[in-house]
Amino acid sequence: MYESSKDANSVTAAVDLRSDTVTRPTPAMRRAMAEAEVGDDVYGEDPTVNKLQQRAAAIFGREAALFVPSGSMGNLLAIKTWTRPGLEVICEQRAHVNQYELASMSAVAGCMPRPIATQDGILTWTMIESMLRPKGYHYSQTGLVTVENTHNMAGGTIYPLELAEEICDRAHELKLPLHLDGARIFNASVALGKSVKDLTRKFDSIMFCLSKGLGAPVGSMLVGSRDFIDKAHIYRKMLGGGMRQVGVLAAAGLIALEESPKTLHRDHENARHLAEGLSKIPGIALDPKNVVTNIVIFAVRGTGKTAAEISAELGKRKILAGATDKYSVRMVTHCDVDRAGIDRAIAALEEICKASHRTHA
Ligand code: TLP
Repeated sequence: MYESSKDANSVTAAVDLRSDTVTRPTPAMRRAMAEAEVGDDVYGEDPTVNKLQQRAAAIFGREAALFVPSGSMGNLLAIKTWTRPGLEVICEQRAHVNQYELASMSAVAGCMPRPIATQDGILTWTMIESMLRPKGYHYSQTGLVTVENTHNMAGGTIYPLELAEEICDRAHELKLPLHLDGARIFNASVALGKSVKDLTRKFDSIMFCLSKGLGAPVGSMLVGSRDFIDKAHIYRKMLGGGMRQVGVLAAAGLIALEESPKTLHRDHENARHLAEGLSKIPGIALDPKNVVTNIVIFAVRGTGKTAAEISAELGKRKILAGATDKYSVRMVTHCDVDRAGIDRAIAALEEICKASHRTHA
């Protein structure tokens, strides 16, 4: 495997833009992990986990929170807790719960996704309302609405607050619960200049990840009412997610929660810089104005190569990126990539595209 650019601090190290999940724990996190006070969390006796859960609940202004091994498990626990088998879950078509959780909402929770395709990943109440099932014996009924903010595969797009709140208000009038996949809600918070508490106050449950932009090595949090968290806790154990002396991970999570939001703006600036650089390359299509957080997705059809071919070429130059479909490449900025790394990525793609134009000329 490649070294990360920060580790080696040399031009030959890889710039890993595949995801913000690839970050390594900071020295402060490693120290905290080594020194963490621990206990058996299945008995509720790990003081560091308890502290992390209390802090997360306080930051979101909720009664309780639960430390979970992954964002995927957090989403699944929420779906399982809010629904019963046979119900439908309304979500955006490219949402993580729909495309990247291995159909767990069906395989484990017994629910059907009811996906809505959008351009920018942002649902409106009008779209959701048209997907609600009429009451009766012919249709499975709607059990839950899920929203993803920021929206990963739409390029880190953000819900306007009024729009998200309208969805919550109208769904609540129909007694429908709302779950927020807020894997990157801190990115939305920094971009909008609003607290995560204000952005999420009308959702019934929230999942956010410590292990993405916030830079912790492992873990996500589920946040909500005491009653919701108590139920989700049972499902976490049922799915084998009861962890023992896991304070060693929670210790890194606490630092991620307290410290990392302060520096996320740099990732956003780097993403915008990357988008601006890429948009000037002939054959690459994207509008830098749409890049508002840390995710840059661009079309490569005009280069005459597929996204997989472009990613392979980038890999040879030690720039790591991922194809999201045949002609789209995703690059995600994070705390282990600096401005010099971003400039290397732009230069590498320029070189690849120039060579490709020569071949196709
Ligand atoms: N996203 C990963 C991949 O799985 C696609 C990534 O590299 O972006 N919700 C959202 C919006 C996510 O982007 C992800 C992970 C998750 C949930 C799941 O988190 P984990 O990977 O911790 O299960």
